[in-house]
Amino acid sequence: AKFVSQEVPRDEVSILNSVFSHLAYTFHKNPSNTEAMDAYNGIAFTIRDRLLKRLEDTDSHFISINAKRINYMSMEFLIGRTFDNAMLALGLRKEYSAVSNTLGFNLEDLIDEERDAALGNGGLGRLAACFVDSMACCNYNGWGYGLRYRYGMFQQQIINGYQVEAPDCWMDNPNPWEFPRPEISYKVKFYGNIAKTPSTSSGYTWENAVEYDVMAFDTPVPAFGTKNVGNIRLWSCKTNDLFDLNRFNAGDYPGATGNMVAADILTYVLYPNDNQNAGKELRLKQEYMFVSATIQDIIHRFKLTGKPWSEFHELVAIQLNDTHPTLGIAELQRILVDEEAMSWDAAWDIVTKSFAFTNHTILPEALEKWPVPMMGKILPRHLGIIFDINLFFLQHVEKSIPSEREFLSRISIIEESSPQQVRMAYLAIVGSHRVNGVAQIHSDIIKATIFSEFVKVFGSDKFVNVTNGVTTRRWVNQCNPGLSALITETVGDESWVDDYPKAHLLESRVNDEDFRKRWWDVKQANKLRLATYIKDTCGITVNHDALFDIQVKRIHEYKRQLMNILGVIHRYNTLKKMTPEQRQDQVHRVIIFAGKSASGYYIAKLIIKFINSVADVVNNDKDIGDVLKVVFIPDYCVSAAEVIVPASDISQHISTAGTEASGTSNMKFVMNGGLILGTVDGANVEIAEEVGDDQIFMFGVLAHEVDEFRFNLRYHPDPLDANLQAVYDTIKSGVFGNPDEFNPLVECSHGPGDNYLVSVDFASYLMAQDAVDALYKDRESWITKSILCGSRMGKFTSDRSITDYAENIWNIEPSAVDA
Ligand code: DL6
Repeated sequence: AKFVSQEVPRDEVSILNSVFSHLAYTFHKNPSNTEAMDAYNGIAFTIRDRLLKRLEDTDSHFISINAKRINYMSMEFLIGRTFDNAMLALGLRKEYSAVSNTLGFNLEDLIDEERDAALGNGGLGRLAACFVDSMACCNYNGWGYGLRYRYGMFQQQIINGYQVEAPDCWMDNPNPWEFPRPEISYKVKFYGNIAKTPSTSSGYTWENAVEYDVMAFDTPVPAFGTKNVGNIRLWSCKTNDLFDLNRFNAGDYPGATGNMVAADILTYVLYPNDNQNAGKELRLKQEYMFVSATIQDIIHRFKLTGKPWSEFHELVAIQLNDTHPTLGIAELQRILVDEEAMSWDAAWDIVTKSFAFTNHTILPEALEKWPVPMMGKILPRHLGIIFDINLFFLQHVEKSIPSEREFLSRISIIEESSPQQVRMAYLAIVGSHRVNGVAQIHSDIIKATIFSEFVKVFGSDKFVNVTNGVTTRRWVNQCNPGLSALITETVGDESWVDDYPKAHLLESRVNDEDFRKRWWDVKQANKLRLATYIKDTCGITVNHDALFDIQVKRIHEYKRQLMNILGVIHRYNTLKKMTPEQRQDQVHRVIIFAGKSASGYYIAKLIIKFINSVADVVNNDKDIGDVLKVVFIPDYCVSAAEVIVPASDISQHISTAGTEASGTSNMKFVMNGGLILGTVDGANVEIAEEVGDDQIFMFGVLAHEVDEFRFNLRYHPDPLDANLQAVYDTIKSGVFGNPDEFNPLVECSHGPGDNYLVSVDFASYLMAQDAVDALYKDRESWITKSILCGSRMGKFTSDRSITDYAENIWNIEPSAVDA
């Protein structure tokens, strides 16, 4: 008999029956003892059935046409929740809502039962999640590859104003969205030594290594508007056969389980570093385990096609999401020369035609380097291969552009420091056929600065731009049903969800009174929803009629949450000097922060404490009342963002010019009808181009002026801005608590310590904030801007980004399952 995969029924009765069946046979529950978590699980498992069927069909389809596949390698996937997203993608939300009512539950409550899959730090990980969504929705044959961390991003608690990290035990409940694949496992080795063995083709053998079995877990990626389904394959170690029964029987319990633990901890944690290099042995092992299993899997699937190696790059594209998976270059080269008996040059040709590399930061502290001794100990064969790659590369450079030793040492993959370091970004550039930045300004900056020498060697064409984007499925359709209804009504159907440029039709309604009122009402409803969330999570009552001013992102000096809170103190000082009548006349504001700091980042953690200390004073000042409220929402995550983003009137993207590679929350906020206050940085620049310069509030020095201020002018400052001085005086008065505690923040925001130019931009920042207040008082003009901006964001979908990658880097065509 031949197995024929059947379409799973979609009507309400069949769905209800399959929910009952899962409740009874998967979870051993009946209607009388079904709690909310059970109902969530029962329903989620029926969605899983439907996704699985589509995943199976998608895979068979692409195999049958020998489609090229994109392998998106990322150490981070910040997925968030899947339940709601999957129901919308399957077009079954209404049916599931009815089914949950029949079970006695409100669907919205069941949605809240799901834990976020927070396998990422911030923008880079969320981008990867948006990209797998878009690859699936746009019918590309693309998979994400990553690690299955037992503890996701840490849980952030705020205790006495301080960030305290707790483990995020997201796997405590059954996870309906993943499928263990024990039959898909690969051996991954560490340590050992390299023996010269003339009998082997490359002449080298990697001996005496410690070996682990690494196993796949698949997470289907629901796709809207197509029957294709994507996949994220995550790896973790198999540990059972590492148990030492003899030691256990001898009473040596730690010894008996030592190897199991050593394998297991490889995927315990996601390193909580954003724009900062992790630099630990465990992290290096994580990276290698990830790339080794992934490259072996890619090769395995390639071999199933029966095609010759010379066609590898025609069937396989490998995208490196930042440098973290760069060891994949050395791993593919190793397998080809050591195990597939290929010549060095033939192997290198395959490698460089398959890999491409995305850079996401120019911050020096984030550029990954590994000490040569550490790599030599853990990955001896790879270190040898990297040295050879470097040797051939430098020989090529010497031949093609006669160079001084200085130039060669600047461009070398091996940094001649003590100890020597492997520069992973350089390895990624040398081993890839394309290198891209993530917004036009960022791509231009990397060519002119950190990678300028490589432009001389490889020519400019190797370096391209792909501006980031976000999925409108999650960041408009799912998180903002009110706005989605308005767009659907305007467009005439839901086609805008996967064709977002159609949202430009909103512009035609900008003068329609009824439409304008509904647009405003949607925003007010979203603000009310956020106000309720704030009350629940922080215990603070905020008035949803006030202007909501939001800055949510990782806490980092370059993102300048510090400038924002110093601006809040200025506002507070100004209000305090006013009469009660004057105060009531001001625009009422709720200033909202959220974001996590890396656990070891002292200044960022102090900024969190400072924001909370200021909030305490402002929120309890009777003179101020609800003219000004300050809120720090704890534990920022994807599902919190889904409540926060649709509720902004204004959001802040105020990094020092040239430091934020792109930013993606700026895109989400504007799509949801929020205006932005920002510097001329990252994707702000392209957003301004699309929506019109005069539509957003921009301020601050330009990227090309930064170095002059940073290295020259700040040592000879003009008298400090009087407003900033007054803010410092307020801090020093002790009103926010012990001023000594916050002195490091004063020191790093002016004078020689002001690396991120807070004092330089402060005056223009306050002026921009005044312009925001003035416009908010003129409600009609505000609504006009909000509609115009929201309607002009078609460029910033991840569908467009993925199409750019497909056309300019991957050379791959889409294909729909049922086409
Ligand atoms: O490209 C995604 C995202 C950008 O939007 C942010 O501007 C950028 O800061 C972030 N970069 C990183 C780099 N981290 N590391 N390593 O997260 O990428």
